[in-house]
Amino acid sequence: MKIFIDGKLYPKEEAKVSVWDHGFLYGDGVFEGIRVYSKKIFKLNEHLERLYYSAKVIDLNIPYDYQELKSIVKEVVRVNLEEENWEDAYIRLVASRGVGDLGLDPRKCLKPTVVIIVDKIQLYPKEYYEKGLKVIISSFRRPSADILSPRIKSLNYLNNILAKIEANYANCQEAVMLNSQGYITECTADNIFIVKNDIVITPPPYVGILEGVTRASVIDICKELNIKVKEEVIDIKDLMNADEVFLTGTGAEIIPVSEVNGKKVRYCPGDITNKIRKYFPNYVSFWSTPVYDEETVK
Ligand code: PXG
Repeated sequence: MKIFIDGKLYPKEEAKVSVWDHGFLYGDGVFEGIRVYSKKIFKLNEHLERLYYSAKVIDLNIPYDYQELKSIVKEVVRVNLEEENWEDAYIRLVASRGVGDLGLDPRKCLKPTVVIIVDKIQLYPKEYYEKGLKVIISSFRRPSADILSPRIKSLNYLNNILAKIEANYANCQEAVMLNSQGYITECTADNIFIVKNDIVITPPPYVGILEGVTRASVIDICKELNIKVKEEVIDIKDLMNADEVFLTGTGAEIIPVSEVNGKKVRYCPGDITNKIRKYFPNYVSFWSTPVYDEETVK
């Protein structure tokens, strides 16, 4: 395995960043998680666009332009797929503020650190895709856009981690986070969908969510499959009365939910969740960039 750090490739054991890096000291940075399926990168452009968007919002200048970074990602993926003899992988792309002093002023940081890790990921064992995840409604709220905008995929995940710890203590796999008004936002690393009377519903961005690449894909898939889909505010009673509930994320893909706060979801996995899950691989292969083919980059 070779890790990219600031223009060089390092073996796993030697891949280290400085303790003075503000990504480490302050969580000052942004990141993306991206999947590689059959040597093709899923929605690379969408992930890169979100990375540059997040970076822009926190005033972090990624030291590569878009096309340059895109070629670098593809090259690092190629090197690792060949070395490990993999077809599938998970890319973690991180841009931190870089090495500075012990104060938090980013002007003291020389230049951002860019790291690319290509590894395997399996967030949940296979059985959860058949029997569903148990979730709780967390007591930790999703910060609103005037605090730390959920649209920024930043290195600050402490709130989500606290919610995840709460889920762990409750023997659940995920935690649903409400916003300060009590509306459902998302889970700790996944967006949430419910199905009611054959309509697929997911919270709109303005309630305070990360606009997931998988979420957008599921909305597309519903349209392609003629399944009614809408972005609408969801509250706890809507969630508790749903026919089906599922989560979406790069790591988890599309995964059904079986219980919310100990109460069984009516159907798990439901027919609509299954239909969307079944279609997902076709959608993925259409929206992926081959790592070996510069010409057909989407
Ligand atoms: N909400 C939050 C808060 C997230 O962190 C998603 C939704 C789903 O977005 P995508 O674009 O992945 O559909 C995320 C994703 C992983 C992983 O391996 C994902 C995230 C963070 C850490 C790991 O899936 N964020």
